[in-house]
Amino acid sequence: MSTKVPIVENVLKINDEMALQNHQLFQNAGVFVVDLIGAPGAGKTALLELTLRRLWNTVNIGVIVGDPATCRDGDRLARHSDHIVQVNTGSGCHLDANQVRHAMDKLALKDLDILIIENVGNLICPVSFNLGQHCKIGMFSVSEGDDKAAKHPNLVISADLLILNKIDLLPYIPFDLEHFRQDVRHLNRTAPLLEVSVAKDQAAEWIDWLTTKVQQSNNT
Ligand SMILES: Nc1nc2c(ncn2[C@@H]2O[C@H](COP(=O)(O)OP(=O)(O)OP(=O)(O)O)[C@@H](O)[C@H]2O)c(=O)[nH]1
Ligand SMILES: [Mg+2]
Ligand SMILES: [Zn+2]
Repeated sequence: MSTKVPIVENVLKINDEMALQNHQLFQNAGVFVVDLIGAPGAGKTALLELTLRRLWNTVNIGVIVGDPATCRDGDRLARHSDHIVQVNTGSGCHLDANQVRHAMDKLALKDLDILIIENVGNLICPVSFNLGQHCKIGMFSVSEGDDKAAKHPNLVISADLLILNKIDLLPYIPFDLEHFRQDVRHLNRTAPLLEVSVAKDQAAEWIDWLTTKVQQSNNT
C-alpha cells in the first residue's frame, strides 16, 4: 500500500500553498510576522507579555496563540492588547496555515506592525508547517536541559533567531551553557542566540532584535 508518505507530503504541499497566500496577505497589509516555536512551558507567552508591555506605545502588535485547550494564554495576553486571537487545536500538536488564515480574519491586519504567532508547545512538527511568516524563532529554556537544541536540529537549523530563556535558573540546575551554545553553533552559524530571563525582565536584546527587524521590513 502506498500509504503514509504520499499522504503526509500532500498535507504539507497544501499547507505550503496556503502559507504562500498568507504571506502575500501579510505583505499587502505591511505586517511583519514571526512564528514562535518552543516546548511547553519554555516561556513563550511570558515573552509575549513582556513584549506587549514594553512596546505598547511604539508598535502595534497582534498575537495569534495556539494551544490544544483553554484560553489561558489568550486571556493573559489580552490584558495588554486588543489584537489577540486564541486558536484551540484540540488533539492537534501544531498550528497550520489554514488555522492561521481563520485567525487572521479576526484581526485588523492593516492596523498591525507585528504579528507574533505563538505556536503550540512542541519542538517537532511546528517546524514543518509554514504559516506564511517572515521569521521563525526557536525558543528553549534552561529547565528543559542542555541537550534540547541537539535533539531538535530541524528547529535550530530553520530558525532565524534562537532564544534561551530562564537563565536565572542557571545557578540551580545542571545546565552546561557552553555545551548548549556549541550545539547551536554547530547546527546554525548565522542565527543570533539570545540568552534571556523573562521572569527577571532581562530581554533587552530580544526587544532590539524585534524592533530592528520591523524597521528593516518597513524599509524594503
Ligand atoms: N524561572 C523562570 N521562570 C520563567 C521564565 N519565563 C517564564 N517562566 C515561567 O515558566 C512557566 C511557563 O511560562 P509560559 O509563558 O506559560 O510558557 P509557554 O511556553 O507559553 O507554555 P505553553 O503555552 O504551555 O507551551 C511559567 O510558570 C512562567 O512564570 C524565566 O525567565 N525564568
Ligand atoms: Mg503559552
Ligand atoms: Zn503536530
